[in-house]
Amino acid sequence: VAATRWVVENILKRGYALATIYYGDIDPDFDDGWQNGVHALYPKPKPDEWGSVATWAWGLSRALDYLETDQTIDAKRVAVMGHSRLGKTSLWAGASDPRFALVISNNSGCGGAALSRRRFGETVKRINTSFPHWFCENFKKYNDKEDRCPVDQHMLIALSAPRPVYIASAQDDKWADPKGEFLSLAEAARVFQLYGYEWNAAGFPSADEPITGRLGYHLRSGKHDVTQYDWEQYLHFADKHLK
Ligand code: GTR
Repeated sequence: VAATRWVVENILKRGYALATIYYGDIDPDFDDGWQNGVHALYPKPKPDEWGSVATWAWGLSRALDYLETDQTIDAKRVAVMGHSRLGKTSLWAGASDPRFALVISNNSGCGGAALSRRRFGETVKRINTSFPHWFCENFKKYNDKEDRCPVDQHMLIALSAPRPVYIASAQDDKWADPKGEFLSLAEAARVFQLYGYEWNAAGFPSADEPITGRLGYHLRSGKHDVTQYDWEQYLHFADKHLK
């Protein structure tokens, strides 16, 4: 089923290489008390230390360490891309590792691009209950108390500035709060403006009308997924910024 999410031939035809990792090999995606994956090699995380999302992002940085040694890869022009829980991961990877030249986050929702304070779709309490291992322990303090959290997700996006960032939503993916994903990017744009990059979006766009500048956004029609349409926009964005 997931094969449609990988437009490998198009990617290669456009002159890019594609590398991917199975995230479960870095840290298995279940609450195991940090017994497995790379956590088995480290002390148990303190309340402000890495959960699984941060661990997956750490794994992406280790992959980039390797790509830097591969003569056939231009390690200065590597984009990081992820979908859904891995869209949360790509934002964290971009924020924590400035070697990623371009950051793409597809349908990332709560804990990704979406503003937690809107409490639309998946909430902080809901995500911390369903997936207690994804974030650091301290994040649970904000269950039902989003307003007390000193940060929100627009700041996560802004941490990649001034590198180009693309956020994508899907119209039927209400769980991920498409509008909250867009508003978060619009707020992050203020940091990009400090670097001289203008934000010209008039407002929440109609479906299938991409916004492209230093920051990219689209609301794809359809459900929570990665499609050929999404990749077309990412390749276009990469051509614009990495060529
Ligand atoms: C859902 C979760 C979302 C998103 C999604 C996915 O169950 O509530 O935050 O991460 O999984 O990764 O497909």
